[in-house]
Amino acid sequence: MMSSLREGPTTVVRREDYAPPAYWIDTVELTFDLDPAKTRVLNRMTLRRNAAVPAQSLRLDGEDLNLARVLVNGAGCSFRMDAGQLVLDSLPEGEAPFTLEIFTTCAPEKNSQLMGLYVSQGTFFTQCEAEGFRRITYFLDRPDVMASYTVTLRADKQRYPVLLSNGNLVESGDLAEGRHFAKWVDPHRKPCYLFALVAGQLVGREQRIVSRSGKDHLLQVYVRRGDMDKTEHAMNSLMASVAWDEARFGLPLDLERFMIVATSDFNMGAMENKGLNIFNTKYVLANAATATDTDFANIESVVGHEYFHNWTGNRVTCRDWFQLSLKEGLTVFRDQEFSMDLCAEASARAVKRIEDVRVLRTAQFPEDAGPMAHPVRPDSYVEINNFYTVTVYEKGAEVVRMMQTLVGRDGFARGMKLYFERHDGQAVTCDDFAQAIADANPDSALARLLEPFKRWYSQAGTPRVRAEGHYDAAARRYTLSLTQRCAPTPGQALKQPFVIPVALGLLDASGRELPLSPEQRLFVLTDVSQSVVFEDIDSAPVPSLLRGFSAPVVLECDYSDEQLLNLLAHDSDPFNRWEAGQRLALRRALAAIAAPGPVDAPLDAAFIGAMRAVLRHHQFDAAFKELALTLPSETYIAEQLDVVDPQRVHAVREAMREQLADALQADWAWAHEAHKDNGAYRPDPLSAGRRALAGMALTMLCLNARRTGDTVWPGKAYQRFKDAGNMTDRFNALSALVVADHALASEALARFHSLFRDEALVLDKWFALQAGAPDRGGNVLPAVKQLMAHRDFNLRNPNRARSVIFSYCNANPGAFHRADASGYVFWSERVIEIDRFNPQVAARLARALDRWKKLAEPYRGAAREAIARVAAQTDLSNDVREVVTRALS
Ligand code: 0A1
Ligand code: ZN
Repeated sequence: MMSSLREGPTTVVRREDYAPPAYWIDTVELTFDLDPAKTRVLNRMTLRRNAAVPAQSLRLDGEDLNLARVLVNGAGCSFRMDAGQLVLDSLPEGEAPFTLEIFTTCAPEKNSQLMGLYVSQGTFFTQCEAEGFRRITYFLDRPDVMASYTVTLRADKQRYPVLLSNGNLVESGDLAEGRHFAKWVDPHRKPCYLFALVAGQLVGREQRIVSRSGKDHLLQVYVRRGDMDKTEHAMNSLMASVAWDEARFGLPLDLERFMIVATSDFNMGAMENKGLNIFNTKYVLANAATATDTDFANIESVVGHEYFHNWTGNRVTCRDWFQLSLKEGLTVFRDQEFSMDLCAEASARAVKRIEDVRVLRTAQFPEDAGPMAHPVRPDSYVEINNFYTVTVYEKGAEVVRMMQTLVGRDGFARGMKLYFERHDGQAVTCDDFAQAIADANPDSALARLLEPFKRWYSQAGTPRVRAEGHYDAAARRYTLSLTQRCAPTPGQALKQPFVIPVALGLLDASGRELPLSPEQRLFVLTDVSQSVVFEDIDSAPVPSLLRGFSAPVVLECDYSDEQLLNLLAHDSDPFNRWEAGQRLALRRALAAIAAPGPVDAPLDAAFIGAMRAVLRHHQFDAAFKELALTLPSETYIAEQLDVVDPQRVHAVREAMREQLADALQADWAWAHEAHKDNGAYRPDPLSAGRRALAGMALTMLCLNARRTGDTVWPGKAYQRFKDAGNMTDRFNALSALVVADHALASEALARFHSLFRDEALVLDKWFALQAGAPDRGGNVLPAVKQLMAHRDFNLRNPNRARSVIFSYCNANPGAFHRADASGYVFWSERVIEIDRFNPQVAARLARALDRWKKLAEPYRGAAREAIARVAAQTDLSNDVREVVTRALS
């Protein structure tokens, strides 16, 4: 079934080897006779030679296909197979178009890797990005070949009443033997990775809208019948997305019909197929009873993300897969801005920014420091699926954000306009994008610094910026010196300096903001070392640096505790207020980790007092408080250490949490009572923030009850769990009991399961909560194994596999890193097991031990052994092979 992936030597694809295609494909007519066991595909293309390159054979990609017939201009022709490709050596000469017809069959029901055409719960779906189209038919499966598609779907009418593909429905009707057909024409040329079809029993929520320009559009969200009551939020998010892209960037919906379809079997989050987005159910289905505030927010941003791809990705696409960040970095930036613009309050915008930075730091910074480190625009890959990474996505978005910072918001909008004027309908590069933004802003710092700025695309690694301030009282002058460096990454020993926009402000000792000019508020660091001088400063200021996290760097600055407390209390930049709190906490965590002997009360009165002040603050909103009171994650703390003892990190963070729970008991009780009731459920950021803080308080109160033996708060938590009017409150209460390992937890878990036994996405939460629970005496791994034996567990469903295995291996370091190595053994067995049927998911899991070299013994040796055990398998997929080979190198 998977043989094609595992045959022959693994080849490395290199960016510098890019060559334009030898042929263009202008039109594609696809006819599908859909059958789960054997689907017939007739692919009728018109092609022509690309006159710009020397004449050569046509080599078409294909994978796991049965080839029945090949016709050129209607007649049989000779062909051969070479390394999985279909090769035609003797095609008509000259540049005249010719037709090529290819008949193949495939077996969608056997497609367990969920790439190409597959069946999920009796419905057909496709996933073609990056290289899945070749599993449907032979093709030039590369994004720079763009064609016009006409698609006819034929299938049994009863089993597959809904037949969808890209574009407009132009014809439909009945056929003999209970079958029917639908014919779709996509008015836009597209690369084959944007092809999609769906066929099955689905129902659609519909909404007609009129765009700003007065055009009518039909929006549809298709789901299984029982899920109709969970589609309103996705539809609202889609309408908001359409309106936002028009308002902010002048980009209209270019289709009469725009469809979203949900499937419960999906490797990733969602896919932006032209006019027919296919989504993981997790990012579509929500109502108050089944989805949390986080789910609602994620749906809004993923619906936005896929919709925004319609321009940034589909109208202008990537020349080759090395340019992936051209569409992904830009589209993540756009979805982040969308979510921020939907926030009614400025404070909610800041909260969103903090959340995005937290993802970057806990996932991307480690990637950039580990064996899989790669530039935003990679130079080589074995398996492109391994490069759908936080670097390409989130760091790529930061690179776009820095461009906006350097040219201003209006300048950036001008740049986008020029980008589309120049490149609409084309397949282009990251350089083309940066050039357009710079050219539209010729007087900007970006235009002046474009070449060095583009090192963000070519150099991997997280730069570290060291800041040192010096105050000269006699001269009333403050000098800030900034120095940058970047550690070597695989294949890149030496780095050139980055262009780093440092947004900044100065506070006086009482926390008042000193007046600075707009130029002074943005310093652009371009050299290894530079200084900036501020005149007429009355007393030694506290610098607030990298405001809003203006560049994806690590900022080192020897702040005193007093300065950090000042920033935490007074900085006008909410990001840096939060950051100051994190620095204070981190400092204490690192000291406790380094201290000899057992962990003992890492927190001092000053820190606890500051946290109390944040919690009780009259102006900070609840969401900000929740973020500020959340300690840096174990992963983030570990990243600051050269040698990591994960158990020590875990013990220290838990001790800090328990201390906060204890010392602020009365404050948590107040916070819970003051924030718990929000009236009717609305998933807006403000009320979500109140629920988040109330939930956090409840967890702290239950944690503290564990120590004191108090039964009141766990009792209240259980009551709340039972009575909650929405999933956020219910799940937070359940989680509080599980985290505190209270006796009521098992009862609550059982009740939760029976309440939601038919709600797959809720069961995922149930599994994830248990696999991610704090380890108490090594109880989590046995629990995980039991969960895998549960009748509702299904390893082949990616969401379910992630909810148990990833929640344990990736998100529960204290339970995963065990001195007896059993966590690692479990990990290696699952990687090998999953790789046999879904290499993409297996390769993601394989990344869990990326940072093994940092581990202290005995973890380090055991982790190495586990990775080597995976690598020793002879029949690994390219996906997993690439990950483990790099990990061991
Ligand atoms: N382009 C999609 C991500 C995506 C990539 C590969 C997939 O294959 C399983 C699916 C989705 C996005 O950025 O949303
Ligand atoms: Zn995307």
